[in-house]
Amino acid sequence: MASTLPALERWVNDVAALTHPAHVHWCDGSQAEYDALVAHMLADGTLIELNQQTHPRCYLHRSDPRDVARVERLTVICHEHEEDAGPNNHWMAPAAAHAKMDALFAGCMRGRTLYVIPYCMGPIDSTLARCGVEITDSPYVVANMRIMTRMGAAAQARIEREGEFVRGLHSVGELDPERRWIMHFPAERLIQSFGSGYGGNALLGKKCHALRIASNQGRDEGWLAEHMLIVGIQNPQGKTHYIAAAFPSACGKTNLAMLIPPEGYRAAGWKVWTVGDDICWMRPGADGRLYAINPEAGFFGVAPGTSAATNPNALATIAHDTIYTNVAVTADNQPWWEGLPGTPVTDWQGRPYDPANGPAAHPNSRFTASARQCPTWSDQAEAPQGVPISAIVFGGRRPNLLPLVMEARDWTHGVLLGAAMGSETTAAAAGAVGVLRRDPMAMKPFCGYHYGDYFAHWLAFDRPGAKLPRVFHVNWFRKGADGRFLWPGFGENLRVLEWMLARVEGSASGMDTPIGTLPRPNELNLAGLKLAPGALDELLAVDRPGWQAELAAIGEYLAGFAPRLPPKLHAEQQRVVAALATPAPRAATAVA
Ligand code: GTP
Ligand code: SPV
Ligand code: MN
Repeated sequence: MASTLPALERWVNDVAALTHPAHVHWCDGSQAEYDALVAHMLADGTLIELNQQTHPRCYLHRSDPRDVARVERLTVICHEHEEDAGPNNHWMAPAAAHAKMDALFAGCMRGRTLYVIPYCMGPIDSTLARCGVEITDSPYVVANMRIMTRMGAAAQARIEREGEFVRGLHSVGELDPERRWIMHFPAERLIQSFGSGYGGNALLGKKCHALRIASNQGRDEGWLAEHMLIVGIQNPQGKTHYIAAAFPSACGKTNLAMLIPPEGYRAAGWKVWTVGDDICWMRPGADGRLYAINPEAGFFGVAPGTSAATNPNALATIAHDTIYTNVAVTADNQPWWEGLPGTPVTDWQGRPYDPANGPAAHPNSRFTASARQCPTWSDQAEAPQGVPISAIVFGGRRPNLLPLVMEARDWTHGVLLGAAMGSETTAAAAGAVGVLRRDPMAMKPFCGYHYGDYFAHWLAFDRPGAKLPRVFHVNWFRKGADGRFLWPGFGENLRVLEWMLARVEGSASGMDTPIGTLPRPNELNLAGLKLAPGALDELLAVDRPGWQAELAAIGEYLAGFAPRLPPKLHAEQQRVVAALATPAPRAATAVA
């Protein structure tokens, strides 16, 4: 099968002429094709069979040990003008980037098969969905793309009907960390990635297309491409509100998207429905509300920390038909990582496990599984019109200052809360872990254009007729003096979501403070929860001097986006500065 679309046919031929593959395979996305790929990868050692009794059709892939995470240093946005990429991105002129990439791709697929992967990001019949074609020489990438996207014949038919698609060219090359680039050409709707086979560097539908290119498409077409989970919260009366939440990589999106209500909530009839765990595309509907789809069809989730105590839904999802990458293995050949019971015998590199070598599973080890395997997969997750969003949540790993939850006073303040986000870095990207950095809207590694323009795009959604979601900021990662988390997190986070929905429905008054609206202490349902003495006070305190310093740091950070920083956002930061300088009225008892 080739294509009836001349532009697609021509591009594949051009790439083949450049890369010299031994074979060209057009993927149809069928089960038979997947099974054949798996058989081929088992034969050549790319995949290792796991215990088929406990984990039917589950396989392990060990990546090159130098290729275990996204590489932000080598991820580049090639706008014609450097200013359009912004200080938030690495930039290279398109012509120079093309020359560099053409040289790397020349002859790089000799002896290999070139796979053509037509895919659709979003429900195949959704007007919010967008299509792409990835060309790769990695069968591991093909297998992952089949799980993560709507891949194959149906996507190709849509592409041929529409005549438009994002092009993604990928080769693992020699996996040399010094010859590795992830280049984006937004004007050409083109991605070129060389030298890595891992996750966001190689599964081009995910961060490269659905965030970096799509953020440009969304800006042009009036929608938002965000690093957000989407979750439906059904209350005991049967009403479901949808929440979209942006947390940086490895900061809890998958876990919040699949949360299991605490016992008392379950008994009362609360239910949680998973719509997406990583990416959200949103656009205003005819009624003025924002409607969201999950462009993905699967989860590429963090393995470590996933357990029966933290995320039983994820465990159920990945019990079968799952590809594991860089996890450890037990004596009876089951996948293992830190946080699971039992003991590993083989580490993620295939060595006998020795604690002296570090964790058994790589901290960024992951599972790839179809979303349909998730017990809480929403019956609205594939709805072509998307789901209406009632609340947007921002959050990150902040060991201090940031309260458990606060609400923005309006949309502009909400955009400031998002733009001011900070978080400790994690193993999801190469580099130091645990370093606090600003990560506006959790999009620092993924916004495909100047952050100043991006903030302006966000602000522009506030227009006549808009019925925008309320905006919140949460922090599950606040630590006490002993270095332990003050808040138990995971399923207990529903207590905080319940307060947000009470705010949405107008049934909680909250308490105004200079930094936003916080819950009154009696507005959080803490029944059945054992918190350390004083923990709640600390979680909901507003440390005025601390916030004055924080606002100054935020102001300095945002000034780095001048001259493109929207004046409205600067004014909003100044408004909060002024509010913090005003003595607290007597009633606002939580303000120190
Ligand atoms: P990406 O896939 O990288 O975008 O990450 P993610 O945001 O989906 O993160 P994920 O839900 O996989 O969580 C990452 C790590 O944070 C895991 O080890 C979780 O166990 C841990 N985590 C998630 N939620 C919480 C929480 O509420 N509290 C605490 N303390 N840890 C959490
Ligand atoms: C992230 O790093 O935010 C991920 C994993 O979700 S990756 O696909 O590698 O981007
Ligand atoms: Mn992510």
